[in-house]
Amino acid sequence: MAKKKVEQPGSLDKDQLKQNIIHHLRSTLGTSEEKASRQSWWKATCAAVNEQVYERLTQTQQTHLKQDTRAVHYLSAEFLMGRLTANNLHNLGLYETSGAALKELGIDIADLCEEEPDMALGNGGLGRLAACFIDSLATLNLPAIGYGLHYEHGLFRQEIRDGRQIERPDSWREYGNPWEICRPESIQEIPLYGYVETVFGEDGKMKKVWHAGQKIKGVPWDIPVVGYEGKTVNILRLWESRASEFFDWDVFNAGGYIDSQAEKAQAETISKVLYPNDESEAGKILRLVQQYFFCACSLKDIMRRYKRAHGSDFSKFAEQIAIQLNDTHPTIAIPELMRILVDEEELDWDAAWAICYKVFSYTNHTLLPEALEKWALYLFERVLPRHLEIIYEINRRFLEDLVEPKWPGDDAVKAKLSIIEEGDVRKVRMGNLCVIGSHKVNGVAEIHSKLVKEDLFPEFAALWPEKMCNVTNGVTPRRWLLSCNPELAKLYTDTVGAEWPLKLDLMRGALKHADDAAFQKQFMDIKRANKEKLVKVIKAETGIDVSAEAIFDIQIKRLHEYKRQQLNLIHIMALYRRLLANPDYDMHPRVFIFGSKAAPGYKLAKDIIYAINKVAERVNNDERIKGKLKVVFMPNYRVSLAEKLIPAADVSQQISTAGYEASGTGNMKLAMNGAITLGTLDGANIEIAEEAGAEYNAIFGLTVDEVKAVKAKGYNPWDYYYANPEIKAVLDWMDTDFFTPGRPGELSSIKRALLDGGDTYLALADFESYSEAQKKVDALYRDKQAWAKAVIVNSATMGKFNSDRSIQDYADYIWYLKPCSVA
Ligand code: GPK
Repeated sequence: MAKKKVEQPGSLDKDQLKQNIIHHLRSTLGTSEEKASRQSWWKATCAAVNEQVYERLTQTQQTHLKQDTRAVHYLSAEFLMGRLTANNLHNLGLYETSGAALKELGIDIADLCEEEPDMALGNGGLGRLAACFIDSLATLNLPAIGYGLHYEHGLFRQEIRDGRQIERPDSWREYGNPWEICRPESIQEIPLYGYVETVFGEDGKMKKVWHAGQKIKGVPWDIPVVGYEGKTVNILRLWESRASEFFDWDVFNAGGYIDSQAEKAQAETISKVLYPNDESEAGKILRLVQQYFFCACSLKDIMRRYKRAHGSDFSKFAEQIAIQLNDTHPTIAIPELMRILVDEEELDWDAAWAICYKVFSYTNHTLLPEALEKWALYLFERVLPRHLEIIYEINRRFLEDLVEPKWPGDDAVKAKLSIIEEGDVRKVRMGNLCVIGSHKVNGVAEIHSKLVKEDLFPEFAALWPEKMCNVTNGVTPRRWLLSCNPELAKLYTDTVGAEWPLKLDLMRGALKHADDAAFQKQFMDIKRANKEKLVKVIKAETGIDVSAEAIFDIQIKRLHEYKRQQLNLIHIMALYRRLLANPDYDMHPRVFIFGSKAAPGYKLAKDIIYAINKVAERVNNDERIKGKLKVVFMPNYRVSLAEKLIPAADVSQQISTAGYEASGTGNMKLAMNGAITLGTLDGANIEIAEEAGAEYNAIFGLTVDEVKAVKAKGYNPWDYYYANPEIKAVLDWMDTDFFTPGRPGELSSIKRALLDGGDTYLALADFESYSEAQKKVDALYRDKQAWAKAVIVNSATMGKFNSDRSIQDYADYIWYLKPCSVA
């Protein structure tokens, strides 16, 4: 039996909420019902909801304080939050009530939610994972705090002009953001630059004193994180940089006026803008400063809270504090905690190291070598002179105490494991520091964790077999099903009860209806309605007409060669060619939809966006193919757009070269919402296929082992070019002006990368298998019942990919963290 959702005690009824919204419209927004813009209505609604949120936030904080709970501190340079209004309303159990209240005020709640700018403080999967995780932490009543940077500008807004990506600044808080609270009472001051002095204390002990050249103020902004059913409200604390009043006159006199002015301006620059490179490290010093800034602020905050309860007795520190490093971006927190404990709190080295080791753990999100952070030593030393000394000492002890006994006299192993990379420019390797300083290192899907152990860090795994582990990623079903796909959510509630957003495994209850014609119809009617809605969005955003009758085939993710949007594109061109050659070519109409941002400096990625748009123009306007093929590039892909695309997808393209996509999380969201995965055996695709059954998906391509074998043998893309006439024709097409009239060769860079460039990601090697899998998808779609069954099975078996399960794994095996119920 379907259970009715229980309204929460203390939550508001419709009339109260209505009164509160009007009250805030007048007394917080300073306007009236008659004059108010939709933006004002939105802010007034947030203010009304915030009364509830703050109440619960205070309760949570008092409970945690009173019970002196252990807590996890999730350090991440990115939190890709998206919009918060609908999410918070759902989690508070107030969505329906607010909808009804607003309706009486003449406002549609969905329109109201559109007023909110996305909080795009992240690039892609890594940042969105952090956002899902803090939702799950609050939902599971785990004491937790997210720490990051309060970027003034999040990820750029993408415009498409004549097919090309243009980057425009994002200003998410230009007109105020009702969800953030400034906390001047918790401002921190952070040192940078300067020099280290060795002094001797009265006890004769040697001490290091870091005389900073500059100090920067860190101003915390708190975003409440409301758990589902609203009991625990944790916070996400984001640091904004400001110039400090502090001024070091010695450095000023030595360094000169101009330099110090430049430093002052730079202080304000630190939290100005998110670096838009995903999985590639530019080595820019400002980024190191950003990383140190937010880690140092966060550690000071952690220390302040710890000392309030325990004074200077650090024997309980590791019992109270867990710190998760989301990729290597916050690695500098390790030497910073050592500096605090050794230099400031005067613990001896071994005691301090024992604490650090227990406190920290590290998540690796990629094997791509260009993403592994390294800092030129001479730059590092200028910014953080004391930290470099500490890193040398960590490294010396590690090499002498652990590496030498295990591999006596083996200098090659020492060189490989050292935190310092030798060479023309010596470098600090953040990945090695992370592994050495953490008690646990996890990958984000089974296969990825295996490769972390075997290929990326094999010697570290030999030293510490227990350290390396796996936590498969997950996504929050509150945002990615309940909120973005209300009709499907309702079907689940009616079918398996209202508890599924907490216990996603309950969705399996729908499996027994997978063959049932009536249930299939309900499921597919919902999909159809979602597609109809997307048809309108596509028209509004791009002017392109598409039919909901077609298969909606979606690839949404950052643009990267390894994610292989170019493989999707050459297949689209091949289909187009087949249709031109034979107008009766037998296929169900298909709409290929892309959403993707390219890093501004990633030339080939931008060329691929251009090519997609140019092919789209030509295909979409070609009468000869009778609308059987459409190509849509949705500009400015972001969380709020994903929420519209995902419920409407039939096919989920997850086509990375095996071994390169650490996990993927879009794959989980799409499957949950009733799409078939067209994917390689990579990342979490493998586990998705395990849960759903490979027969209900379209799996293709080389496996990880086969990729390795092909590369070992010496891969030659020209072989495929000459062997497969379709590949040859499509690539040669790129040199013509067919898609770019009057401008031949504008698409040639893609061909060149695939042939002269060596096709690093084996797109040509996988083309044929991909094309066959696409035919399988087409055939399956035309069998209405088989398709309906397949998407139901996929959706109903995605329980494993609830981020609550991921977080429970972290809590059990990495953080040793217990829930704390809030009254
Ligand atoms: C990995 F290393 C990185 C990075 O810099 N940015 C990023 O988004 C992604 N990731 C992986 O590419 C995905 O496979 C994975 O699901 C996601 O991180 C979360 O773990």
